[in-house]
Amino acid sequence: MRQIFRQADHEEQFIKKGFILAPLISREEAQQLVDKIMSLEPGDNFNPSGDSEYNTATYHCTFLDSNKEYKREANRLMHEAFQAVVDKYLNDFRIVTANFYVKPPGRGQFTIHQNWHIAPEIKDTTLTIWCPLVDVVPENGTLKIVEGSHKIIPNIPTAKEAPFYHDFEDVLQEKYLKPMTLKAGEGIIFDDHLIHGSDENRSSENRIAVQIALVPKEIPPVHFHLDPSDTNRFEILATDDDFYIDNSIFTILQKPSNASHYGYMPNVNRPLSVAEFEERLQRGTETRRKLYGLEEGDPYSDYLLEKEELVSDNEAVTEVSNPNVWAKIRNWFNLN
Ligand SMILES: O=C(O)CCC(=O)C(=O)O
Repeated sequence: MRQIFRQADHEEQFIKKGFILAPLISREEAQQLVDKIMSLEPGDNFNPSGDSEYNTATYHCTFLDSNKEYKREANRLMHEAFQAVVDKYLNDFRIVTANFYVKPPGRGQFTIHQNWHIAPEIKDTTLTIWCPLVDVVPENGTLKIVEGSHKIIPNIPTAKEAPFYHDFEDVLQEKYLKPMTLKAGEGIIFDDHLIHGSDENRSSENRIAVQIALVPKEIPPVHFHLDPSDTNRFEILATDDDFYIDNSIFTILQKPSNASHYGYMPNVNRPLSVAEFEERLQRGTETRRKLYGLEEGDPYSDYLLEKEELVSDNEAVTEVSNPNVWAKIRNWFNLN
């Protein structure tokens, strides 16, 4: 397995739970970063209306802002503040993009999601550093995560399809999503496939956090674009350092013109029942150990058998409905 963290105990915890908690920057550094970024002038003034054509979120997010100069400068400041953190905890990862999240009082609910997978193969690990710059508790809308929910199936998260947990989000909310109570500067480093979200800020102060997306240094970052002419496949687009600055969410969802074609990957996303989810969650560590080559066996063989059943029920997905489906898909995912 390619080592992700510098420390072995972090690596072990990450495979099991999908995240580690660590002191990332000091409270003073957190406040300095807030002051610097708050002196910039984003298009939404850190307080989006939530009903503009450009941005329907009720929290400020750098990527969603209309002012590219602001996006560039905010990214520079976050790189500057977090590069040492990346090098301290992670084994040869690099920052792809960074976002500043501001939740004004009474707003900012963040639906349950997985972050986009931004590396070409499912076994590649891409990460998020999430670091609050103020103390966070459930009341001000801290991050909530489902421990161990990463890579239990080979899905590619996309904004264009309902997620695999769509039918049981209420169960995730009630039973599985756990809020992270953290001091300013303490952070969480998590697998982009980890299910997470956050509630609105019910305090009277802004809730402010930084999010940083990372890939292993040797891997070119990509974007998975669900092909509108054939939703059974994703087009893999190579991205560059300006991808999330030059593009808006809308140009990315439509297909950004400045990303070059890399290839295709079959879309094996499908909904899970709550029973399947719970069963897979339980044996998640075993699945991931197989995925990373730490144990013998095919991590997703049964997922794909289920997919095969689904395929035979669904005429539209003809491309993968043959007896060798698993071998074929294993090839696509490069699991051999
Ligand atoms: O800041 C939040 O509440 C959500 C952040 C998030 O979803 C992320 O960092 O991926």
